[in-house]
Amino acid sequence: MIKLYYHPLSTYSRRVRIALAEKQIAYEAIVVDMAQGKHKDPVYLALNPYGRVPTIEEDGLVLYESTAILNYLEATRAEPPLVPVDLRQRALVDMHMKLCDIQMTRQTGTIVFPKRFLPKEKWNEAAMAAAKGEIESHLTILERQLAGKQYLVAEQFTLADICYLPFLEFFPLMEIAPPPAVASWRERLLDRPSARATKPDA
Ligand SMILES: N[C@@H](CCC(=O)N[C@@H](CS)C(=O)NCC(=O)O)C(=O)O
Repeated sequence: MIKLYYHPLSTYSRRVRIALAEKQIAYEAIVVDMAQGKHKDPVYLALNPYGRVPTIEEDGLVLYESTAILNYLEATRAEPPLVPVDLRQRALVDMHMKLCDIQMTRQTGTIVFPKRFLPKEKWNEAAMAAAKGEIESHLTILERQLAGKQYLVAEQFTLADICYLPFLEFFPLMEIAPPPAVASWRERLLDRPSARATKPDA
C-alpha cells in the first residue's frame, strides 16, 4: 500500500491527496509534524533529503515532488483517467502543470505564508505586492485560455486542474478577485468531492 507523508495544511500535499481521492486509491497517511520541525528530522531527511512534503513510498520506491507523484499515480493507476488519451492534449496538460509551478505556486507562498504564520511587522509587503501582481498577470492569461471552457484541457478534469486547485483556495486571503472564467473554474474545482474532502480546516 502507498504511504503518503504529508501535512494537512500543505498545498502540494493536497494535490496528491486529491488525485488519490479521485482515483479512490487506498493509502496509509502519515502526518509529518512540521510545526515541530519533523520534516527536518534525520529520519524524514533520509526519505526526502529536501525536507519537504509530500513524499510517497511504495514497494521501495520513494518519490517526492508533487507533479512527479501525480504522474506516477496516473501511470500506475489509469482509472479514472486524469489525463487525456490524445498525446497533443496530454502535452498541454504537462505544459499547464509546469506553468502552475512557475507562475503561481511560489507567488502564492510569498503572500500566504506570512499572512498565515507571521506577525504583520515581519511581512515583506513589497515582495507580497509584487507576487500579487505576478499572479494577476497570470490570471489574465488563464482567463483567455479558460473562456467558454470547463477545465484547462480537453473538457476534462485533469492533473493540470489538480495542480492549481489547492492554490485557488487562497484567492480571498490574497485579496485577489479573479476574472469571470477563472472564477467559475475555481468554483467548479473547489466544489469537487475530492476538494471538499481535503480542504484544510484553517
Ligand atoms: N516542489 C515541491 C514543493 C513542496 C513544498 O515546498 N512543500 C512545502 C509544504 S506545502 C514544504 O514542505 N515546505 C518545507 C520547506 O520547504 O522546508 C512539490 O511540488 O512537492
